[in-house]
Amino acid sequence: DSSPVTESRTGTSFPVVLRDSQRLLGVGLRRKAILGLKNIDVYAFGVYADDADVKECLSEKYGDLSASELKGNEKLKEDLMECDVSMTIRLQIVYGRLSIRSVRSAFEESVGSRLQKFSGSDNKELLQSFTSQFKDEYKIPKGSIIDLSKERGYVLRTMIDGKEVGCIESKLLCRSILDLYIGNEPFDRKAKEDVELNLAALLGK
Ligand code: DAO
Ligand code: DAO
Ligand code: DAO
Repeated sequence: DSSPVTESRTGTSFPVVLRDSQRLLGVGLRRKAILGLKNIDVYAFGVYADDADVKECLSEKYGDLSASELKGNEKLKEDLMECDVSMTIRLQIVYGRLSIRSVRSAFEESVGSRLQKFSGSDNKELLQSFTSQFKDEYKIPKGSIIDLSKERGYVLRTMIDGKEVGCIESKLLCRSILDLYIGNEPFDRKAKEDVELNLAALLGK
């Protein structure tokens, strides 16, 4: 139950438990095409959720279903979002020349498209309130660890190498970020499937 899980393409490893109660549900890779030419590996990621939160809010409704009945259940996803489970997306940077400017513009593109999808508006202010946390003087060299943690109350806390850089309360932003990893067009399909399988196993019988 305790040896770390390795993301195979990058060799990056992730602890199976974070902050005492969050369990690793899947790992994956974020790639990005540059200049429309080649894909670069930008970061490996791990998706974590609080076991007890998941069980507490979902087992009454879903506990009688089998793991295969739970897998890919869209209503379950909705409910999970509604019931405010503590989660973390951990990013481990593998690209060696990441600038804050490129992080900001990638974020505006990826998260911006989800804000549009979920709310029907571009939410410029919300996006800026998040990206303004990324100060130009920050460095995120290869090996940096960024935790995006969703706490109870839809508070999104960002930490770089264990140091808090900002905290924003927004259900829409939490949902939009989660959608990058476990939504309909995830960065890494296999990672999303693993998350679904592990959640189903956690809940189902
Ligand atoms: O050097 O222009 C370049 C390529 C940079 C790609 C940046 C992708 C950034 C993805 C977001 C990273 C979030 C930590
Ligand atoms: O991969 O497109 C993407 C979005 C990733 C979310 C990245 C949030 C990064 C916050 C890092 C702050 C660095 C100063
Ligand atoms: O709506 O795309 C979105 C984000 C929803 C996040 C909710 C967590 C869903 C976890 C999926 C597991 C389903 C078995």
